[in-house]
Amino acid sequence: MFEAVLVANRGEIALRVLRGCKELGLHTIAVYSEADRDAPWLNLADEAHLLGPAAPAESYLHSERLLAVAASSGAQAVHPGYGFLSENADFARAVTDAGLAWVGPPPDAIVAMGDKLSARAAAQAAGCPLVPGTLEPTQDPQVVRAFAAEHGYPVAIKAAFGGGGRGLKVVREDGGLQEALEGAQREAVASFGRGEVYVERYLTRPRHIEIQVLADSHGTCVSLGERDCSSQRRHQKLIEEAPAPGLDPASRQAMGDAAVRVSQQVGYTGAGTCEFLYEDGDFFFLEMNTRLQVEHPVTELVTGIDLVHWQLRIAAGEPLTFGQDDVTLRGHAIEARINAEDVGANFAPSPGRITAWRPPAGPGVRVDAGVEAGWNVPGAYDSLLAKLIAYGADREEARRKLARALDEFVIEGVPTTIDFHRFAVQHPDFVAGRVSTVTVEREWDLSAITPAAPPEPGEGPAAPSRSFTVEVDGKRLRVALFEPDSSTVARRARRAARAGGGGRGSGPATELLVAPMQGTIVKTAVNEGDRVGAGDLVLVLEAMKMENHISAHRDGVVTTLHVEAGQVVNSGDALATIEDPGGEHHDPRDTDNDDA
Ligand code: MV4
Repeated sequence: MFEAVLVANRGEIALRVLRGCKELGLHTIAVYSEADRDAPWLNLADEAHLLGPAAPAESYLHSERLLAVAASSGAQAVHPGYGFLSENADFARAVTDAGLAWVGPPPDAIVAMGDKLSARAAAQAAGCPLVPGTLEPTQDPQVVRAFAAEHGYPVAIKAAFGGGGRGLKVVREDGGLQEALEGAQREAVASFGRGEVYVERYLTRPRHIEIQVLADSHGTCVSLGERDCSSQRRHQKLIEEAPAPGLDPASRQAMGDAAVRVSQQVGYTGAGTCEFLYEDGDFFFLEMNTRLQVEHPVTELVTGIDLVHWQLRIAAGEPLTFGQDDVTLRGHAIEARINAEDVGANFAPSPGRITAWRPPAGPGVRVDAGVEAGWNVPGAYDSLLAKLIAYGADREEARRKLARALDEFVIEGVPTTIDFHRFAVQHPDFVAGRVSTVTVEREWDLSAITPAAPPEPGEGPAAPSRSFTVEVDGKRLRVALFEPDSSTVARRARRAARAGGGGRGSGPATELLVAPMQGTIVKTAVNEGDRVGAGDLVLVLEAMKMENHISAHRDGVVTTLHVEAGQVVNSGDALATIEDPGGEHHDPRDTDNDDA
């Protein structure tokens, strides 16, 4: 076994990997960006190195600097975590070329699973069920039309190099076919630089079930059972669990066998995950994730197998000490992703300072967190703060433990998805284990979730709430304060004053459109002098890897556009001044907009 490991990641996964290394007695080397200087997980590392000046979003992608830190610190292995460079075959090769152990699969296996068509070819060769579809890229509407004629609508047009729902178009009838084909190609070229697309039968209400595999470099590959990740919104997973509710043992076995065959087909080693769609008892291979996944803890809890330990041992050339027959599933685990997002504002990422942090504990509760009280969650990275995982003897026990733990969890300073999870775990669909990939988005009324605080018009999202304990007549009472804190009020007032706003109408407070979060302006959709209606797109703001469409808060004329594309803004900054053109008696219906 090597003795020193560089952890090339941040946040909760850096912490998770550091813990695993420490448990195996390994020396740990962390890296950090300037935005992560005071990050809590760095205290767990034996040493930590600044990645040097770079945009925060790029630091952890800087392979030369990572390799330089590895060389100077004496690291003998590199663990990439998830995201960033974890599925970058060139980086994996550079690590092995430098004589270091790569804690991941061989670069060729990453490449083989690197695009959907190549992954489909591997699955086909391994005799693994695929969604009916083509195996070659096409640009020809006739090919798509012929496929639809044979298999029926709807069909999916998918970018071979797509991901996260980008480059995926659903076609429901002949009419929209040409446009969808061109749209998928355009999106794929824009996002991934590769325009190859292909066609599949579209499943309308599938579940997302994935199989965890572990393969050593001596020819042993085992399945560690499945995870059901169907609870998602806009391709962001929200809840994952193991095992999948109601999955019969024969399907589990067949999916596990298929995943092992596909893995062996591409010479896989280490921890990997095969994604399947599951509908009406049938399962279809989608793709393989060639890294440790966010939701790996639910598998650890039901199998009793530490995935990070085994990743490290496998990377060091050690053989698995157990076989498929030794893998038994026991109990049930459910994970809730705790993100810094404002559920009431369409799950908008909301970075900021965490003023209070009291995670739950007790029997059957695991919290993997990359934050603590006082930590200022940077806006440059994704919004995952922590994972709350509950384990019980059966699904209902795990669900009740999760509900209890969610109630214990106190996070103040930033809005989080905890309110969503409290709603979800008691929803009859979730209680019954009846959740598909479309359930949360299309079947649940998310407006029933009590938002942290009602936003004031023109104020942006809800201000952070605070809570106090008071005693009234000898009885303890919890009091929640739904008020912008004084610093927020002062900041907004200062910005409003700085931005001017003019003396007409009801003053700057109602004329100013302010940034609801810290982020970067991707593009502006209006010009000064434009007339807009409430709800019209004004600009696109990227924060925590998500694009947020910022709309006009009122009808009026854009008299000042305070920002331009590329500019970084803070929460509360003035974006646009939208003035009432007709004074106080203006009727919003009285516009020259011909579709009014
Ligand atoms: C599908 C599908 C239905 N039929 N393919 C979305 C992202 C990509 N990785 C695969 N995706 C899907 N492919 C066929 N033929 C439905 C989805 C899908 C989905 C898949 C997994 C998890 C969440 C999803 C949400 C919407 C659509």
